[in-house]
Amino acid sequence: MEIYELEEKAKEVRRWIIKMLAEAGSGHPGGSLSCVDLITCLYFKVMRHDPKNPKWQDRDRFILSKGHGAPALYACLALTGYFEVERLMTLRKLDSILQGHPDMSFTPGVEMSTGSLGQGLSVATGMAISGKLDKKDYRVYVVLGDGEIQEGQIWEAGMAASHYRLDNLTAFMDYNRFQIDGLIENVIGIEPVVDKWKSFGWEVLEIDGHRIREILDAIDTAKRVKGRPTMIIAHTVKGKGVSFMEGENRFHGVAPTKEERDRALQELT
Ligand SMILES: Cc1ncc(C[n+]2csc(CCOP(=O)(O)OP(=O)(O)O)c2C)c(N)n1
Repeated sequence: MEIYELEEKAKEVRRWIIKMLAEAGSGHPGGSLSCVDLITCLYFKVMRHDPKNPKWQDRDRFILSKGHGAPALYACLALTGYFEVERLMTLRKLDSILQGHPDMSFTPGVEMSTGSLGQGLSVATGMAISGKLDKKDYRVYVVLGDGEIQEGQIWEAGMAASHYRLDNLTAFMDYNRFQIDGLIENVIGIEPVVDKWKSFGWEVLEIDGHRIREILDAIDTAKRVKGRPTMIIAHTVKGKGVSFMEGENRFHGVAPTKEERDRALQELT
């Protein structure tokens, strides 16, 4: 897929996020919209995967560690063919395969149940170690929230991943500068975050997390790094793509009303 096609696809994913959340009447628009471009690049361009065979042993793995961004993942899974697109509108309904946070026992293509923040990097590290032990060449990708990395377990995993020289592991930090209670810097600051990951033995790249070209280039660079994992610090905007949600942390965990949905969809068309 070309860059302009990925940009269009990301827009389509954003439209679905808005529609799903408005229909569900609850969920997390801000942090879903901020990581869309990263996940879209992975599913539509980068990853080796087969939606008709989700358990294929040689597939690349993806974990959305910030599980509350589930609508972005679900839209990518549906649009690549893991399940019918119509199912997206059942988000958060009883008996739906699409619960509020990703659940690997319900949803084809979901590699790991997430939502309890802080755990995804540990699981990704385990998968990457497993790949090395099995002499497989699959790669493991994980998206972390910037607030999420305040969890201590993230740093335990960070230490382990560099100790085991996991160059098959690429993490993204969705650096939208907000967490549930406001600006990261006012809650528990994470700066200097690049130096922190470097000191943990990671290769660190910094990009604009909404520019498809930069995302793809960073992933290519990460593939060439030998002997250590790569952290891609992706500068993003919470609520990206919808003017009245951008940088507006009120939309962390509040779904758009029907009227807001219509305005958002107009902007995204
Ligand atoms: C262990 C744990 N503690 C608290 C929560 C509640 N929670 C959900 S989203 C969120 C904020 C996370 O911030 P960040 O990782 O920056 O996500 P983003 O701003 O990108 O949505 C919190 C605290 C949770 N899901 N898991």
